[in-house]
Amino acid sequence: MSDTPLKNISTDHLFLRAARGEQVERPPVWLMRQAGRILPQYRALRANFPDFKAFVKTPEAAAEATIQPVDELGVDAAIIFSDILVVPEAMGLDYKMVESVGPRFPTVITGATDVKGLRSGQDAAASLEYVFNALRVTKKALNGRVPLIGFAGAPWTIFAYMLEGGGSKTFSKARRMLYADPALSHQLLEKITTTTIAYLKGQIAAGADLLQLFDSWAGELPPAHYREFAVPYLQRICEALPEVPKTVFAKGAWFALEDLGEMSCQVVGLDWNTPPAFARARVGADKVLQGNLDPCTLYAQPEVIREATLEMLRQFGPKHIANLGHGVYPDTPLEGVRTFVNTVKGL
Ligand code: 1CP
Repeated sequence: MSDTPLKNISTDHLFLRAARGEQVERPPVWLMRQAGRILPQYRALRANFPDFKAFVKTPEAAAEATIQPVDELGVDAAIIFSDILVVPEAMGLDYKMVESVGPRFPTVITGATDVKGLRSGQDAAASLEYVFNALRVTKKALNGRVPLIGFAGAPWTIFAYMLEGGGSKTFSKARRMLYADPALSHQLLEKITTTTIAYLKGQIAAGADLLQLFDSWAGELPPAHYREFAVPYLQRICEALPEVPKTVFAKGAWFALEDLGEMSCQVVGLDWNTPPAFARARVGADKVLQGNLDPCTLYAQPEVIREATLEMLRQFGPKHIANLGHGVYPDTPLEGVRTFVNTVKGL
């Protein structure tokens, strides 16, 4: 048996046709962070592991968490269950996922010696074999039902975690570094970029049908810094991976939409602050837009969710992949999520 028939099923799938900008019968729909705490079956599975990292590093469990939202919600794509922080870890910065708090890095980058000490490129990506295994197991279990999305954090967002040691209100340590030592900042971004390219190539080889880059903290940078410290690295990553369609989700980067319009990606993800027409006018006619319902809409009554979703679909028009404007919040009622998905699917 060869892999070819399986691959063909996915290539023709609604989600991939839409991502390539082809005319489709309806917009496909999935949710950022769909594999996770909104599902009771995820919480049950998670309870078998001492911590998040042990879970992520068990390919069979990661595959199960990846497929749960496809079974439960009927979304048009699966996203591999992992985290963007596996990349800094592979480069040598260990993190802990603190329950109900989030990720914490006990050691952070403070200067040139720290940057020099980091692994990068293939050398670093080689330790991410567990993600590749999870992709392989998932791909096999999906058996062509829906495409499988691989992902990584964008270099600036990974840089931010490596400097801050976790989430931050101001990102002032990371932003300060860009002013205080631009050369060292570029060195670190370079190392993150080569690692991310090697990592994403591995994801493609393991079966990822589309790749999404999460630039969650894009909106923290002034436009000139985003252009200098984020855009060129995103572009390098996109150019290095011609095999599959790519989505760049740069949260809060409304000011960079023209740059994103020129990037070698097919899909541009939008947060809920960005009106679809505003984005379309800036990225141009070719790009597919993904997004962007306010995740809090899903706490509303079903009629309100339905109306807001239909209005979003009207505002986007063609070349659209329906999603939220950021990840779904863990305490979102499942019925709200279901109403959103079913409305897009015309059910
Ligand atoms: O034990 C748990 O359940 C921990 C919660 C959790 C989960 C389910 C974390 C901690 N990460 C994840 C999975 C995850 N992370 C996925 C899985 C696939 C899916 O989307 O369903 C993905 C794509 C991510 C990506 C991710 N991790 C991003 C980018 C997207 C975004 O939300 O902006 C970011 C910023 C992270 C870091 C992270 N991991 C976890 C938390 C709580 C955070 C945010 C921390 C912060 O506030 O900075």
